[in-house]
Amino acid sequence: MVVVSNRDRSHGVLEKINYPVDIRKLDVAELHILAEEIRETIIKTVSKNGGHLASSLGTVELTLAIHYVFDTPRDKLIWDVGHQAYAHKIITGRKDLFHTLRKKGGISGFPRREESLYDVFNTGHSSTSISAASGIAEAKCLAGGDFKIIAVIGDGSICAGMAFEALNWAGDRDKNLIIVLNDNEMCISPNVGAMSSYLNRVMTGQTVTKLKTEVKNFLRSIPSIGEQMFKFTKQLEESLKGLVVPGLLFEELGFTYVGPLEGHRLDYLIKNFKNVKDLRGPILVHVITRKGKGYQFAEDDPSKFHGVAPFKIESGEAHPDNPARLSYTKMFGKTIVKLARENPRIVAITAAMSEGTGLDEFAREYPGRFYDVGMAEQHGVTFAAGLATESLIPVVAIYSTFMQRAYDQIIHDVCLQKLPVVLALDRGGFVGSDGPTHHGLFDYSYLRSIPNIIVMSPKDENELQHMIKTAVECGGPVSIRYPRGSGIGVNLDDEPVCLEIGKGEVVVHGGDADLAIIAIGSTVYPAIAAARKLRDDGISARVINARFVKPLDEQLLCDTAKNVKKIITVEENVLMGGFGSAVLELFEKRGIYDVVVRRLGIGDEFVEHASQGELRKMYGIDEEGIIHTARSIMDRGAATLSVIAS
Ligand SMILES: Cc1ncc(C[n+]2csc(CCOP(=O)(O)OP(=O)(O)O)c2C)c(N)n1
Repeated sequence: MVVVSNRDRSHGVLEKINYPVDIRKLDVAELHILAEEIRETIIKTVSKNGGHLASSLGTVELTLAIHYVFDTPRDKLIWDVGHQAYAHKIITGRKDLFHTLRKKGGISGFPRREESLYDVFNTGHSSTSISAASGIAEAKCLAGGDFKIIAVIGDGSICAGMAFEALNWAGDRDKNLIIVLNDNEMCISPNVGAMSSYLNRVMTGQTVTKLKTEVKNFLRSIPSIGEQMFKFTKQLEESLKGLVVPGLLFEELGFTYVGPLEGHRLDYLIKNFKNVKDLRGPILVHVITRKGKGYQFAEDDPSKFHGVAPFKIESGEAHPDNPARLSYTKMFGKTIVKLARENPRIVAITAAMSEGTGLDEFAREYPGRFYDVGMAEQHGVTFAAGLATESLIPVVAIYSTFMQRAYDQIIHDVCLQKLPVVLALDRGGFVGSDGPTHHGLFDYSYLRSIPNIIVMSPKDENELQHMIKTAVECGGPVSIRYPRGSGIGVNLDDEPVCLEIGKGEVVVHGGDADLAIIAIGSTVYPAIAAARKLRDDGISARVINARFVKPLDEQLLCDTAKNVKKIITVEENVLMGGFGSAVLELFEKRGIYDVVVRRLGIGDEFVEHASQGELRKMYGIDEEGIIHTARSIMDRGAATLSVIAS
């Protein structure tokens, strides 16, 4: 067990390590010390910066063994999701930068090709590693090189459709490809589904297999009758194969199965990887690890320590962050439970993220109406569509970024059939330190272009509860997106009520206004604050909370444009095809050409990691940014139709 004290303790192995070539000089005892030092480094850094702790602690020995045996970076190592790759970062040239993990300008929490030669493929979303590794293996084959390609994938991630598609492909291609299945029996919560049960049987079957080998050896050792008996048991074994032979499923798919291996014994891992290195064709190495290994609090509660905010090492407790304010996630969770009490048709679906989406309370209260489909967003959405055809009201809670996976399902299975599926998109907008793979910056654009769907976003946690009520009662496809983190801290109405679909609200009238700020979701309060400051400068601004990206409140927006000729739209979304685009399209449709429109949002680029506050500032959608734009638009004087995008 790693004990991390506040003072730096060093056994001196890690300080000599910069690259994998350095670890290849160590013996197993030194490697074990190194593993402990790496764990201390990870725990210390994550306790300050937040991050994916439990998964990374579980893969320390696995990481060392792979880099020890294989010739990285010549041999290619691909991490699935990449949240478990902190040890990999530390021993591939980033030890001295590790304290900057997930900070603005610092190293990313996921593998990044831009960061290191050792990061072969950028990751963040799950279940891509086998496909990527297969592509690399084919390319290497075309080029005629002899390399080892290793993909490390978790037991949660291997259950997603993409991973199955890739296994189906790779098992048949006969390319040299090593898939390391890192099995800790956990996704974020305990893993679900038939594959997970199968892996469990494989693990428990290991004892049976050992026993079987011993019996066979014993029989063979009996002179004359032994060989006969051995043949008989061989036949018996064939018929029992599915029950006791580990990894038969993978063997049937065309992989050589190796395992299950104990994932924290370096001597054992190294020996087995050395053997595997000489094998050819597709191989699956099944490694059993413990999530959170080495930090008791994380071992005891790996779900809580999967992804953590800064915490105190001694107690494992998080540092309090705005404790008085309810998070959007909590508000969603509470409201959906409340509504489900009154309406038995409401059911809830998560894709392996019941805590993250706030559905854990629903799961406890209504286990029979709650479905964790595993890391399978596509299946989750079409499954919801199926439920909806039978008069249920499915609420699918998936982070905005992961909902991207289910785009065709939303179009084809939900919207085309006008089914009443509620898409609850948590983590809309900037998510902060998880960076470009996790920001939810596309959903307004990707959803509003689909016919039949209502797209809304609340200005605060109170409006969120009303939107959830509106969504479950609207009778058609609908999405609500809300941000990561704490709400505004507003008073909460006792009961959620339905909002009028497509109606915005004027939140600051601004009298005979000089300009209008049309905001949506997380940008409404900064717009209100900006209007107050602008008033002190003698600029009067009207602020509209649009509430709906689709359908827009056409009357309100057109009247505003006619009266107030200068318009700023603000959104925490990409500008292309987003909310501001919708407003422009409306003006064009209604022939309103004599306005100056300035759209604030995210331009045509991927956004790096930094805190949410830093990013809102950088992209000019916070109070200060809106003030700056308002002043500049006032300086321009009146103009006829002129659209200035950020
Ligand atoms: C497409 C997608 N959905 C959801 C997530 C969020 N997520 C990150 S890691 C994780 C669990 C991964 O489980 P597993 O592969 O078993 O790895 P472990 O953390 O247990 O090591 C989830 C659900 C994601 N990264 N990508």
